[in-house]
Amino acid sequence: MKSTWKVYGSVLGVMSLFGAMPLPAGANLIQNGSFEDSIYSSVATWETLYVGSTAIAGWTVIGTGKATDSIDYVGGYWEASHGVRSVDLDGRAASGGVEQAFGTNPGTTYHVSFDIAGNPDWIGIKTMAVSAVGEATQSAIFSFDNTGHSHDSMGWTTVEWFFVADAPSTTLRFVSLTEANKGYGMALDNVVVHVPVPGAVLLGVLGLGGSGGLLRWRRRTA
Ligand SMILES: [Ca+2]
Repeated sequence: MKSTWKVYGSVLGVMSLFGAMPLPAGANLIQNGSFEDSIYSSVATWETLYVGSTAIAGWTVIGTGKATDSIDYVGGYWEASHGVRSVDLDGRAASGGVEQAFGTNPGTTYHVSFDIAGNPDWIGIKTMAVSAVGEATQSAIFSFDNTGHSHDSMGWTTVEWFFVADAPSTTLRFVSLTEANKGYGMALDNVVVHVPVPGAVLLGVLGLGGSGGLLRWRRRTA
């Protein structure tokens, strides 16, 4: 594990040199990436959405095989990162996820960014996988330690990931991997996907994966 942290340290070094480089503000290829639009005119606290739900515009709730898998669609219960709504990838005593398909050009690199935090009703490590599913599946795992955070101070952190499309349509998936205390998972908001400039692609190859001591990061490709 020691070597893993050495690699991580060098990644942070690269990020410190280039982390301030702005990415282009191209059109977001994701519909309703901030989860603001839904069938609900108001969400005073939260609504639990089960597998198959399309209550959040553009998104489908997914799970890991159980009919009870769910997410929580969070309104006023805690501060959002963008707008007033976000999701908890763990629903009612169960894990879940969300997915959305969008058109892609095979061979093109896509930049994915999103904001993560953790359900503050249980303090600990929240973990999830982000996947781009085309002909093959590319994925990465992100964790967030919400120690010290609360409903009014979620500690939202922007993280980034890149994938290379291999099909004319790609499904972007976010799935909870939080094992302890299911029901208190990773919070997600502000999902943006666009085609970056070549310099940003280089940063992705180097391993740009977010910043901050709260974030532990590793990448895998399946
Ligand atoms: Ca939002």
